[in-house]
Amino acid sequence: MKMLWLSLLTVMMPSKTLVMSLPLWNPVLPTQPHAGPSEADWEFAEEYLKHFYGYQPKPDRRKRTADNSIDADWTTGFCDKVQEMQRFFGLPQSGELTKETLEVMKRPRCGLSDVERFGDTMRWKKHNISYRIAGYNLTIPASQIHKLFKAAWKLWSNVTPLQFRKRSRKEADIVISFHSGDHKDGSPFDGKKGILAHAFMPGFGIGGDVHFDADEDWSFNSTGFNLFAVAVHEFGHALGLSHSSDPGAIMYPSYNFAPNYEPQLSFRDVKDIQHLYGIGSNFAELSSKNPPPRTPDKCDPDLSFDAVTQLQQEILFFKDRFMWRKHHQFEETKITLISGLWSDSVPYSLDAVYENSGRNFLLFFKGHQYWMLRQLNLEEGYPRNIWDLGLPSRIKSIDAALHFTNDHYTVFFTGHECWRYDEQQKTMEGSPTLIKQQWPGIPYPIDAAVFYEGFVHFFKGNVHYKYDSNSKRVVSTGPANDLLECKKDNNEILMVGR
Ligand code: NFH
Ligand code: CA
Ligand code: ZN
Ligand code: ZN
Repeated sequence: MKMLWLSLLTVMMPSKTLVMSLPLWNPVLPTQPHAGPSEADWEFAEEYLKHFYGYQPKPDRRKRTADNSIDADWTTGFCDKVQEMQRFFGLPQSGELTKETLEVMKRPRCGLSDVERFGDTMRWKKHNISYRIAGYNLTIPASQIHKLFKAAWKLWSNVTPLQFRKRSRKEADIVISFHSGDHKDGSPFDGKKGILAHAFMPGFGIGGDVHFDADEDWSFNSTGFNLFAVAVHEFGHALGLSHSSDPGAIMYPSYNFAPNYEPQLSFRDVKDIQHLYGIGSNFAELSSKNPPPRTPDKCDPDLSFDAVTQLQQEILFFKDRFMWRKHHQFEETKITLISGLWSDSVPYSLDAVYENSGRNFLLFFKGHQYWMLRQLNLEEGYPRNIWDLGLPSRIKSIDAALHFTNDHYTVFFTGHECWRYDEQQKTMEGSPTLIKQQWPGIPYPIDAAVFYEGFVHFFKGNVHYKYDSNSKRVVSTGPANDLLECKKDNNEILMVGR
């Protein structure tokens, strides 16, 4: 989120800006001493603000007035940037390009700038960055807050050459604070839920600062919003990162954390921050022990699935914290977070999922537990134990579940066996059958199974088996992801076409 410094703006806005179409300013005429900055001065100031303040000019920035001077225009951000610069140097904050302002801009800069432009963002020009935790009035003890922020900065310093130091008295590069509602920076908070926090890109003054919405129900564990996860996201902005479209990234624009998920930087976050600041010296060692997780790619030839199920008109493919939803009307099967649909009700890295469409529920299996969801809501009394379904206690988890709507039964696959569950009687058949007898040609243990378009589809590793139950044989095999229609996205097609 890029934000410009906005406070005082309304107060200092010139009451009326007369814009006349004639006469046009003539750049060939020598500038009169009283006529304000020359065209060259404007260009210089623009370059200066672009370089040191991340100013991005929009077309038609300047409005010319009758007396050949160039009037202040507050609509394009130019004056905001002048004001930001004036504030830093202790000049009167008029937002106008005065003689003194220009003189300061033209003074040689000896390491005065802490930030610099980098691509389409700003970054800190130094590796030692200071932060300060300004007042907060949460019920959480101060020592815990300090520990939490320290740990959040550490995720970023682990992978870059950056070092973060807390300051308690002196000014700091990054000020962290909690606010309710309007707090005079042009972006008021909105009470509980909605926007949780915001941060400013690296820069002087408010640049790099991080604000949390004091009205949220902040927490350290399962209830409310995880302050640690949000802090890691905001610190990413304070270092110059924008949002990422990768749903596995901490810089993804919406809050999506399952209750017991320990927030960490994804592969994408690490790549993005290292693009800005380079690689930290202990990165190699740390990442070999604990490599940043990659968001699965549906085009990866080695892709395998945790579980696959039908859900109304769709087929859902589960993998880690993610799933793909295949709908015959959607042109592309997009990756999303499991928690994006069922919020915190369902765990990740599932073993099996099936839909009972007649009774309108979904069962999710992980380890010895299972969860029942109707619509998008967890049913009361769940999770329950898989032994409640009639499986013997020697079974510790299931591999896959296959539901037959018309015959009202479900088959559970465990290792080399399968168990048949009568959905109407709610009983398990007394003894299992062998996969190699019941489903000849299907390897075991399997990863996932689904009934779709008249065939049973089994998945094991990166292989997909299409099975005909009537003739009891495998009709075809292919890559596990062949139902996801892996297509190169438009950008890549354009690149290839060039
Ligand atoms: C946020 N942001 O509050 C949300 N998103 O998920 N509410 C972002 C922060 C999260 C700050 O840098 C705001 O980007 C909202 C909405 C990602 C930590 C998606 C509703 C806007 C629960
Ligand atoms: Ca809020
Ligand atoms: Zn704010
Ligand atoms: Zn954000």
